[in-house]
Amino acid sequence: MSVPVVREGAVAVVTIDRQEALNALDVPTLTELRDVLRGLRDDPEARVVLLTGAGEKAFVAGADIKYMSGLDADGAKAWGALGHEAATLLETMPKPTIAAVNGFALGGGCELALACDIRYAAPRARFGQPEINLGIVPGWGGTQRLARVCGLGVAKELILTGRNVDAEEALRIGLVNAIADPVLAHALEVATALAAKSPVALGIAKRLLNLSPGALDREAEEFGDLFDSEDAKEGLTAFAEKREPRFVGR
Ligand code: DAK
Repeated sequence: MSVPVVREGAVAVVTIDRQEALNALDVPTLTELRDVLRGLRDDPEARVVLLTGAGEKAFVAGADIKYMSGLDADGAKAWGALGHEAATLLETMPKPTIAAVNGFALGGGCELALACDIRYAAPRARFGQPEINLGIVPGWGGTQRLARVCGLGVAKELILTGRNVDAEEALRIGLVNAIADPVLAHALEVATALAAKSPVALGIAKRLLNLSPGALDREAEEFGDLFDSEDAKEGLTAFAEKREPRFVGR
């Protein structure tokens, strides 16, 4: 297994493990990751998904450059589609996804982290979209998501220069939410706290946050509909009754 999943209560910890290549994604590893994410999307027992890389050095050092060197245009399109599917699953599954970036997150690795809802970095983590140095461009959503997360100016500078940033700079430009040591323990603590919240409200909050700016009508509509759920009634009532809410997922 290159992508083992360990359950910590309602948190699913997904580890990309191909350490001989700094967890770079080849076809079998990326396919397995996509399949794991599909399964977790549909698994109500998994309330939060935490993504990390095996070993001390890397989160994911990118798409496998040796594999990509043999691709023609059709092969590259299929490769792009597979990575897009994995990233879109992280971005859109109706539960929080957290990246615990324990080392290099370059190219496709940075793109997977960007597709997660929250990113935490180890002090040694490094981020970048170095594709330009290989004569290619980010192909798994980096041109869009880096701009959405950090702003267009930052995204243009990083993608056009291909330079890497350390954890401190990543924090300063908003690429990560925090630096933590040990990063996995911190991410797990936040994930566990999220797993206790209403899955209904988390799913809708995430969907609304993912809407393009200006979609305020959708926000108003979904905010109203949410009030039909048992969880909203329970959460609001529990506050008034000064007790912890008991969310049931409906
Ligand atoms: N691919 C394949 N192997 C990799 C790799 C990668 N991305 N990154 C590292 N490795 C392998 C190395 O080749 C080495 O293998 P051996 O030589 O021992 O067999 C092993 O991992 C250890 O790496 P190093 O010896 O280089 O370790 P160092 O500590 O010296 O350096 C490093 C670490 C992360 C600075 C260095 O490995 C490095 O620069 N790696 C490449 C980083 C990179 O450029 N990543 C971005 C890849 S491009 C698209 C779809 C997708 C994409 C683009 C377009 N379309 C459909 C259009 C995605 C592109 C990318 O992700």
